Amino acid sequence: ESVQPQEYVLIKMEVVPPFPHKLKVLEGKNVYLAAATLRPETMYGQTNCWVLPDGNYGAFEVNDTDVFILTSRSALNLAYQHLSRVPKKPTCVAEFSGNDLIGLPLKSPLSLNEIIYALPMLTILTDKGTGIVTSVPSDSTDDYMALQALVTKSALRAKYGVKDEWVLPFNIIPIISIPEFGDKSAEKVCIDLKIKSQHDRDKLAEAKRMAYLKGFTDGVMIVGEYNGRKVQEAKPLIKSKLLEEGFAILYSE
Ligand code: A2H
Repeated sequence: ESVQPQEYVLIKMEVVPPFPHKLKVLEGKNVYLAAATLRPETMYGQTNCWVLPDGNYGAFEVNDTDVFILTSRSALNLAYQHLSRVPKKPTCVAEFSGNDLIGLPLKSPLSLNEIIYALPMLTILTDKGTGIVTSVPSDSTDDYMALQALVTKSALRAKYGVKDEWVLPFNIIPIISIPEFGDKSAEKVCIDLKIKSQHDRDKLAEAKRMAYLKGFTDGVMIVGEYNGRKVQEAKPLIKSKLLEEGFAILYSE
């Protein structure tokens, strides 16, 4: 981990009732998968959420009405950031594996897709963020490669119990245009670098760096309230709005 604290925006991805059997104990609560992101301005392009199938997650009470599903490590950090019903003490009301969460229908802020689904990603780190990641395949090379794998491999979908309708209707949504990379920058960079799989970690690290830098410095929004504005200008505005409207919170680690 870095020496500098990293500040993430936690996006509240609301689990749409009725809850499946495994989540019945949470009925009556507002339940969110809380995804850590550094790119709040990309939330328009969400196509799904990622969870680690073998990961351990808990449902933690943020206050009397709201519950966040995330790793216990991040729940402890949140409890020290005034985001626990009991200050400095996470209260876990249910435990889940990532597998239990796959297929949950979610409503996520700004998403142009009204409902998106939780899907498996094998490269999620449990010692970073919340262990929940929102997927924006237009602008994240990791998300693009992981989604491509599920789209193209029916055996992979079958292995994790992923229904076709949770994946196949969700095309990449162009949301940001970058002069050098077009409006599906993640796809372009992955093709240019000839990245073959989501496990090609070295190339993906390079791809991530390229796309991330260019997106921020040269990107222009092509959707949403700040359509036509530079990403650099839109990002803090979109971030503030998400926070003010209660769709997101700040989280540091
Ligand atoms: B980003 P950094 Cl569009 N394991 O959000 C793996 N990846 C994780 C994670 C975890 N536990 N927690 C968060 N992340 C992802 C959007 C996005 C992101 C875009 C483009 C680039 C990008 C949509 N996914 O990240 O190691 C989250 O994905 C590239 C840096 O703390 C989060 O932001 O720098 C980012 O990695 C945090 O990574």
